Amino acid sequence: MSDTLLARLTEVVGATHVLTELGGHPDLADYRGVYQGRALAIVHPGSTAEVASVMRLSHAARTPVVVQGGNTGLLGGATPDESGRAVVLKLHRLNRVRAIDPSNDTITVEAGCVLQHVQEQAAAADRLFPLALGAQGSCTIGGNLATNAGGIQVLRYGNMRELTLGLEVVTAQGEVWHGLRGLRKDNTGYDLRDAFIGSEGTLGVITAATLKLFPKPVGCLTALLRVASPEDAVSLLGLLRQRWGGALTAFELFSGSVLGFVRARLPDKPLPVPDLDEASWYALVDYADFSGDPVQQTLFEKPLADALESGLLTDATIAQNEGQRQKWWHLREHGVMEAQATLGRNVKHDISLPISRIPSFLVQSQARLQQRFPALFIIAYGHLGDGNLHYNLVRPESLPLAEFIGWEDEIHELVHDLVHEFGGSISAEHGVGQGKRDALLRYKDPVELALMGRLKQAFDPEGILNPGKVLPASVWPGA
Ligand code: FAD
Ligand code: 2HG
Ligand code: ZN
Repeated sequence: MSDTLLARLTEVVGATHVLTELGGHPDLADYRGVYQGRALAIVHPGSTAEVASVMRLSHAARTPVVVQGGNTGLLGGATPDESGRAVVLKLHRLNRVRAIDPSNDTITVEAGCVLQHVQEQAAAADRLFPLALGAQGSCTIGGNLATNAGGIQVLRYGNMRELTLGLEVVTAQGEVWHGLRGLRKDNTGYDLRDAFIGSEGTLGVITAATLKLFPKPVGCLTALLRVASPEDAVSLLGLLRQRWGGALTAFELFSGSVLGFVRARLPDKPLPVPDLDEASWYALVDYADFSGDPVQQTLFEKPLADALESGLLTDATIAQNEGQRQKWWHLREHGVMEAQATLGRNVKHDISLPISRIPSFLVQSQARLQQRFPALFIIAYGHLGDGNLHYNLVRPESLPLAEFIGWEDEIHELVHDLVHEFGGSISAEHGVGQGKRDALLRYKDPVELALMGRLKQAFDPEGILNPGKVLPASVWPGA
């Protein structure tokens, strides 16, 4: 059976695009090396029609299909299971920009386009495509859609769902839904687009999308701001929202102790934060300048000066040039992750909370963790403007990695229980994949979960799309 399928897949996409010698292939493990799987083949289709043929053949053979984009997901969503039965469908050859319509402010791209390429194509048309995140040099639009990715400009422009107007999707059975509509209003029934966004390859294969573009700022003013506490960071966010309005495009928070951790773990890389105070908190903020008028500098600086005078800010540094700005953003998007990686695997949480409750969440979670796991170091940072924290735990060097990883489930439960008590979500932007699948049973409304199972039944009754991901086995028996 599998030989017949392989032969037919080869007829459809060509022998060079069906890989079967897979020992140690990097696409069978996830980005962090937490999940490892096996596969029948890794297939590289070159067009939507080829994806549809692959799906028809796989469906007829009842063979699981795991879609993969840039494989930067953080919850094992793109990693096949260990059965070796799945076809991994890697979409990097679907990388064409099909159209740019500057008057409609839209761009239509194929799912395998790398995010950064789409940003660049938009910029070449004097427009902005605002999704921006640390993995933008390798993650793909298909993966961004399938995980409903967020990143650093969500507070101004929204996450991937809000940036999407239309989709082209290949169904589990191999039909093509031509939904690439560039419309901002369309109330002709159920919104299937929103069902596919965030579905992590379990409902269909996204092959292309029509995305929103925005006016491109002519410049960006950036500041690194110091406050005494998370409460003050929340007040500062409120102040800048009020005074900067739509010009506030990013508001990222770090604890001073996180920055101290980065300095200690990456001693060869000078920390671009002089006079670091580890007891304080820091906000990295961007102000988009759409006019180039010198008045923008005043509009940017005046609220900061007022906040310094009132004592809300204890320090403010304004980037003097693009180089300084880039160093801060590199620290935010790469430095913190790199520093954690020096201690091997960490225990990650990607949580969202009502912004107002973040300060007390931080106090209570620290107290509970200290009581149960006093040796662990808390990495608290993230997208405060969206109420989204990356709340990671790292081990002290003296604690063996295996012992630390043995605590992982208990740590997750402790943190997620508190998030739940605070009315938050256990996945803000990274999705569910296999890593958080079973936790949904504990935290998600049972009716909501049952409806998800019925949706899966309607879209993929044979359960061939990404089995074992997102839906707990008791919700979707095919999983
Ligand atoms: P993959 O990892 O290949 O796949 C992810 C999931 O989507 C899988 O379930 C897969 O089956 C499915 N999928 C992929 N393509 C398709 C498709 N065409 N159709 C249907 N299903 C598909 N995320 C954020 O939201 N914000 C951040 O700030 C952020 N920063 C990151 C920084 C780093 C350094 C890294 C490594 C990751 C970060 N992420 C962030 C995680 C994020 O989910 C991904 O980077 C990105 O959205 C995944 O895209 P990908 O192409 O790599 O998808
Ligand atoms: C980010 O915002 C990513 O940099 C990942 O979403 C952060 O998990 C992390 O530490
Ligand atoms: Zn993030």
